[in-house]
Order: sequence, then structure tokens, then C-alpha cells
Amino acid sequence: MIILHDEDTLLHETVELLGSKLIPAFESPSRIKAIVQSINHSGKHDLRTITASAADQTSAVELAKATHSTGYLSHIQHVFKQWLDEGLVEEHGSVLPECFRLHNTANSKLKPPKDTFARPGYYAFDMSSGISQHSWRAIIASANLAVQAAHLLLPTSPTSASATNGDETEAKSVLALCRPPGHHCSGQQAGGYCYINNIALAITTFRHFSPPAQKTRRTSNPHFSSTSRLKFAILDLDFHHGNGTQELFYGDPNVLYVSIHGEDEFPYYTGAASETGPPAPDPAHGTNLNLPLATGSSFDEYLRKLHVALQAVRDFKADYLLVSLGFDTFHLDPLGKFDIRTENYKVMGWQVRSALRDIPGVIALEGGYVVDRLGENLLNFLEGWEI
Ligand code: SP5
Ligand code: ZN
Repeated sequence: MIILHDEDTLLHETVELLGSKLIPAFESPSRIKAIVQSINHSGKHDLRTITASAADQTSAVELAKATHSTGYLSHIQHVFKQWLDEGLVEEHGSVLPECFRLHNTANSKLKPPKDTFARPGYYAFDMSSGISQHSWRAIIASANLAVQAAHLLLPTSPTSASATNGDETEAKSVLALCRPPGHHCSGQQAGGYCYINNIALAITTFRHFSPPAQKTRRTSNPHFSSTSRLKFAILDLDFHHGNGTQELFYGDPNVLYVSIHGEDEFPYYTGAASETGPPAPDPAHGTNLNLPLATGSSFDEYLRKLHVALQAVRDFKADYLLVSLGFDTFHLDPLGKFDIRTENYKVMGWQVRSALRDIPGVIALEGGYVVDRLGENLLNFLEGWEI
């Protein structure tokens, strides 16, 4: 597997309010360090450590504007320095929101507060999306990994060996070691450790950089006109529902979002099976599939949901697959409640890949917080994927 990593992703280090305690965030640089160490030790994969150039960073920000408001991106970039200058935070501290934006009938045109101290609550939905001194660099490095992963799968990329291995049935895939993760974040609210939706940037990259001929469907089915758009299927395997990703593509008939996640768990307000896209006859009706699973569920129960998910992805006939890969489904995870073991990830990887072998895919890392087991869990998933 080609695996992309950028050491700048390690620069983001913050705190979170969990329960009633302010603690070092579970989403920490040690996660990526542990994964990289395990990959190196295995000697099995094509690990490519890259550094986003100034041009890459500019490009990532431009691509992010398709997903996030400019006001939001500017806030994430500058708020730490603004707080520092106003004496609101110490050099090694973190910016956290105090008061979240209110949705009242009287303030439907609510603008970002002028007060620097108040603004983080406008641009976040929880207390696990703190911003530290170098967070922005890590956030952009993370987003750039998803962008570069997509570039590697584009048919015209000079660095690509094309999206297939010469065999039409065996598509390529690339894993991006994104950190911070992305799936909780949409237009202009950070949350759940997420600031930029990395998967969405990969999709924007495919759309933006595909040659004109590739922007049409791969199928030779004459039913589809030459103007039909590229189709994307997102498979979200993180323990938590990817509310941000769902929100971004809810009305988009060319993007299928499928998620298996802990029922009634964080982020609490989304992820119900009834969220199936806009009502018919909207063309996006049915392009959202939530498969909530009861906490405490076994891997057998998980597999039943996975088969439903994979059938939906197959039926959608996407040009590209995006996998939001989280390891907080692990039985020991402090933020997850499924009974999934290390060896199960091999089966999971194999199931996904064997069902979708013909679709080129970007796999982006999302959650997973048992740092000293992350590497082996990921290696098992990849081993299954590459059987
Ligand atoms: C990317 C990702 O996995 N984000 C998850 C963020 C979850 N943050 C809140 C989790 C709340 C878990 N329950 C709190 C119990 C407190 N004792
Ligand atoms: Zn998660």
C-alpha cells in the first residue's frame, strides 16, 4: 500500500473538555508516531514521507474553499495568534470556545462576533477542537495528504502509475495518514477533533483535476450522457458518525455517504437511519445510508452491517471510493464501544477490498485512540486489504 505521511501533522497538540475534565486531547501526535513506527517496523508498505510545499499549502487552502467558508478558514489560521496578542492564551496553551452560537428566531443572520475571545464558539460545535500555536500547519498538512493521495490516483498525474495495475479489475488505493481527522467537520464548524474535511478535499481534487474525458462516468452504458459527473462513494468506518461529511454531500446525487457507527453516540444529533438524503423526487434521495449499531456489538454484528454497506457502495457504481478509517471501533478504545479485536481488522480490510476491488480508493485516517495498539490494528486492516 502506498501510505502518505507528513511530519507537520505532528505539530497540532491541544486539550479537550471530556466529561468535566480538561485533559490532553486523546487525538494526539503520538497516534501518528506509533503508526509510522509500526509501518517502518513491518517493512511491508510503501511509506512516503512528504512535506507540503508553499504551493501545496496554497492549493490545499484553495481546494478547502469548496468545502469551508473563507471566514472559517481564516479564523482557524489566525485565531491563536490573535488570542496570544491579546493576552488571552499562553504560548503553549490552546484556544477553546466559551459560548456556542445560538440558533434563535431573532438572529438568523448571526455574524461572527467581533470579540476575539467570543469567536471560537461561532466556528466550533464542541470542546474537543482546540487550536494550539502550530495547529494550522498540521491541519493544512493533513488536508494536503488527502489531496496528494487523490493526485496519485488521477489518470494524468505524472507521479501516478494510473489508477489501475494494468488489470482493469484491480484498482489502486492510497492511504493518507491524516491528522487531525476530518469527518466531523463541514462548512464552518470545527468539532470532534476535526477542522478541515480531508475526504471532501480528496473529492474536490478528483473533480478539479480529472481530465475532461474522465469527468464523465467510466461506464460505457449509453444510458449515461457524456455530461454525467464523476461519482464518489464514501465508506465511513470510524466509530463515530461523520456528521460533517454527511452534511457536505447530503444534497449531492453524485456522492453516496455510508456510515457504520455507534448508535446514539457522539456527535449525538446525527447518524439516524432515517437520514437518507433529501425527500424524493430529489435526485440525491437515497444517497445517504446510516447504519447505526448498538454499543457493545460484536464483530459478527458489525460484519452484518458491513455487508449492507458494501452492497450499497457496489450498487452505486462510483468512480472513486473514499474510506474514512477510524480505529476507535477497537474494543479497548476510550471513545468507542464496539467489541472489535485486532485480528478482526484483517477480516474488515479484506471484506471491503474484495467487494470493491475495481474502484480506486483514497483511505483517510480518522479516529482511534489506543495509541499502542493503533499500529497493529492498521497493519491488520492493510494485510486484509492486500490479500
Ligand atoms: C475523529 C473522532 O473520532 N472524533 C471523536 C471525538 C469524540 N469526542 C467526544 C467523545 C465523548 C465520549 N463520551 C464521553 C464520556 C465522558 N466520561
Ligand atoms: Zn471517531
